[in-house]
Amino acid sequence: MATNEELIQELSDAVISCKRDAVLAAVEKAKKVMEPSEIIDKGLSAGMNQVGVLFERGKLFLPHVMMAADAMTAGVNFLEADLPAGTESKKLGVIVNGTVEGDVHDIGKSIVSTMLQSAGFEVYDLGRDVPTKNFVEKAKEVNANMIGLSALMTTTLQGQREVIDLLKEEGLRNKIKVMVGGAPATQAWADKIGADCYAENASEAVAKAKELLL
Ligand code: B12
Repeated sequence: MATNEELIQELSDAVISCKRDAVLAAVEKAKKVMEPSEIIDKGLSAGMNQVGVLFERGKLFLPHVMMAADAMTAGVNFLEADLPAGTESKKLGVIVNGTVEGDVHDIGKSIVSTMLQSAGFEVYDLGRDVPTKNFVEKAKEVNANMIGLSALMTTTLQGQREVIDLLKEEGLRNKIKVMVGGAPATQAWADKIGADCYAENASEAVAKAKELLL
């Protein structure tokens, strides 16, 4: 019987190898003994981050990154059925979530949406490369309590500030909380642009959303 450390390693290696079947087999094994959030955060995401490091060092090329991303997404989708379904009766709040304009990275953002939903929030995921005004329009339409903003590139981080500025312009800033995330975002950045909170990963996003909205 493999230890949790070995299972985590297997999950991470499977993503790095880009093999969808290996990812699904590793998830199947891991879910017998581990929580879905642990499988995603400690196993699959760790593998994807490692792919990022290898890519940055020029050891891997973009097609490899895309295949690893596909394998990781397959693993997360496979786990979705195991996450508790957020039911109407325990609706904790309404959150509009998306990746800011100009940025197509959506794996982490989608994990955050899935985990928020399974924790009991009503989530409207707007997808990726979302124009600034769409976040605010959707938030008005669904009477959102919070907007989640993902940005994976230093060049698109400004999009998070733009959404906050538009909320201020429309007089909505006091009514709608803003949570920011994505690899280049930090607590210091969140403070600088006046976001209500920053979360490093999906589990932390759930904890912080609960802190702010309950
Ligand atoms: C996978 C990937 C891609 C895939 C994206 C597939 C997809 N559907 O998302 C593809 C191949 C398409 C891609 C394209 C590009 N990429 Co890319 N990509 C990555 C990579 C390797 C991993 C990102 C990832 O999915 N990580 C795994 C997930 C699980 O982690 P995560 O996204 O960080 O999410 C977690 C947290 O950040 C947090 N979180 C995320 N969102 C949110 C939101 C909220 C509200 C909260 C609270 C928390 C939160 O929780 C998540 C779960 O724990 C990163 C490297 C890296 N180190 O990040 C580069 C990286 C982000 N890419 C980069 C670049 C430059 C590009 C390209 C321009 C192409 C290129 N020349 O390399 C294009 C971008 C085009 C565009 N306009 O957006 C750079 C960005 C550099 C910069 N300026 O900062 C990076 C850093 C790589 C590098 N060093 O060069 N990329």
